[in-house]
Amino acid sequence: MNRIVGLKVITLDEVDSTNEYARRIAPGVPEGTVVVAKRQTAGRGRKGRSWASPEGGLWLSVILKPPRVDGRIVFVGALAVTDTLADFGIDSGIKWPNDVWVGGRKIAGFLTEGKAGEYAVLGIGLNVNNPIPKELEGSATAMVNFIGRPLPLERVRERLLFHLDGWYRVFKGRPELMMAKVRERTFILGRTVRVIEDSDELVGRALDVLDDGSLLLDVNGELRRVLYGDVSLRFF
Ligand code: BTX
Repeated sequence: MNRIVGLKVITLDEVDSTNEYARRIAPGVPEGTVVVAKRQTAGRGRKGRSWASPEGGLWLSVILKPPRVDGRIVFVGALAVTDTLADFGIDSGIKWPNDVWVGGRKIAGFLTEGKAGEYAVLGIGLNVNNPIPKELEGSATAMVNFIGRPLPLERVRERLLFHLDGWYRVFKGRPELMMAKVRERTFILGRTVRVIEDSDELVGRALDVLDDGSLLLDVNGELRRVLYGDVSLRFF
């Protein structure tokens, strides 16, 4: 089977943001092209938030050209990261909709952007050997903290691209299978959560992740579906 993700890899020492770079080149490169940088000077999270990207972490963006716009592409990243962590003996879970957590802390985040009908850019930030900024020490962690010694970044990247390739195929062919795995690895189910979108807030018990990627909440006995979009989720 021909590889899609990672057949072409562009490596940079420094860039503003691999997502920005990927968007600039997306129209002219084959699907699956990966942009990876040693450090980002303006790494981005969602909604203009910043993403700390010093040397030692894995900061990359994959250019995909799926047949239609589908926000569930973020789960390709989440599943590939959880598989990669498992390859190194680290047990992790998906914090719907946008993070992977280990031991109660965020280890990876995803930023999906794109141009409808043309391309999608799946940006992945995975803390590997990089230091965690002081202000995030209570909420973020890195692989090195669980292994006790620096990991070979190349090897982590190789595993991640391998799993991204696999999950991207599942996403395209059998998205419901991919969502079944997402449900299995989502650790928030059964917990009371607060979902925040702009000035709206909903507190309820997380019941399920549905096949369309949305979260099913029990809000005082009433079932509510929350679409992923730009929502943030906190534990109550
Ligand atoms: P997010 O908006 O869900 O999360 C951003 C928040 O995460 C920040 O406000 C901060 O609290 C916290 N944070 C910042 N840096 C880190 C870090 N290194 N580890 C853990 N927590 C952190 C998440 O957005 C999307 C992140 C995507 C990052 C990748 S890196 C490659 C690509 N290029 C790019 O500019 N962004 C993506």
